[in-house]
Amino acid sequence: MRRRAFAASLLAMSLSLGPGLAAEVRIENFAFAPAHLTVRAGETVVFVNHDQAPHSIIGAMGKDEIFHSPEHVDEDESFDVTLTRPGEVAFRCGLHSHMSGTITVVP
Ligand SMILES: [Cu+2]
Repeated sequence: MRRRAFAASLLAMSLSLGPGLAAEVRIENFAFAPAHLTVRAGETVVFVNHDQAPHSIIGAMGKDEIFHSPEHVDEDESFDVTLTRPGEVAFRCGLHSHMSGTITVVP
């Protein structure tokens, strides 16, 4: 029931963003899914933790860290980031070094 309500609120949030729909990255079984995605500049990416374990999400473009979630994003919590600059964003979990992915931001 809790998950259903959360999905509904996510949908409402996506709809409120209009044509620039949010992309969702699920965190599940200590991995990001999808691990590689492409969004347009100005779009929002929502990371949702479906694991019982906490995770965090840190994003960088080259050497520049461009976003950093709270240290512990707990089960069923989410973190979202709007990416405005075109380029390659590498993201990883600050708690589990093997968890990583990339976002290609196109103009
Ligand atoms: Cu993690």
